[in-house]
Amino acid sequence: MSLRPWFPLVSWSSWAWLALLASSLLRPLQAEEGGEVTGQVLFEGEIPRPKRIRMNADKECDKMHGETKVYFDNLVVSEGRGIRWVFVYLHGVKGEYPTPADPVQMLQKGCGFSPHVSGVRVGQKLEILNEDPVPHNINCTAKFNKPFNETQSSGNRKEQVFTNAEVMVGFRCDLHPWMGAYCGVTKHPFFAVTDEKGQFTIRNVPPGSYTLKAWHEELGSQGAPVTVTAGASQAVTLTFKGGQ
Ligand SMILES: [Cu+2]
Repeated sequence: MSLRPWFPLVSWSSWAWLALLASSLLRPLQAEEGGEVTGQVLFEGEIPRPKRIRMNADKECDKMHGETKVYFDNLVVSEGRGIRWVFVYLHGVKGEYPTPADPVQMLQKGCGFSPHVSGVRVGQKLEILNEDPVPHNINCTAKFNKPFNETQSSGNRKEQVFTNAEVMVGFRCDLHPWMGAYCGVTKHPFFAVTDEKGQFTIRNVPPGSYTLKAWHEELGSQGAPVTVTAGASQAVTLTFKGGQ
């Protein structure tokens, strides 16, 4: 009889305690559901010298850079042999992943495309913006998506949605032959572009076995098997041989 007034209190505090325990247990588990694939793409052979872009053909473009030298992005190798602008992605991913509402941006800036290599999801918007005071053109040389070739006046914003996976979709500007970019179109979010050290990280990957594929515009493509486990990071090093 004397315990009766305590029942509601005991009951409430038990629930609260259980809820607290459950939330503290669940949070780290959710964070560790997926694994990570990280690594580096390396260059074997004589490190190529950067090639300069001469913009004399368009005085307006040339003026934008003043005394600053501009170089091609088609083969950028660091002192530590890391290759920049490699598109890496997982092959063999099952399941559906929601398409991001935010667009991916590609700029035409300083008479170049920026970034040089990017990735977008099937069904996600790719926004191409001309931030230059000069006109450009977008010549999209897609093969598994609809190609297009349009003029892009200063300040113009072009929106494009790709309906099929394609690694890679190429872009050129016909007014400035040195301008080029590539965009990988994938059905899932498990892709990355290597940084200036050739490094990359693909996060929140569902556990499983995949092929990690790497694409470079001059060095070609290659793949390596990778097995992802929950909460763990899997390191992969890929090496491309330079032209002899
Ligand atoms: Cu241009």
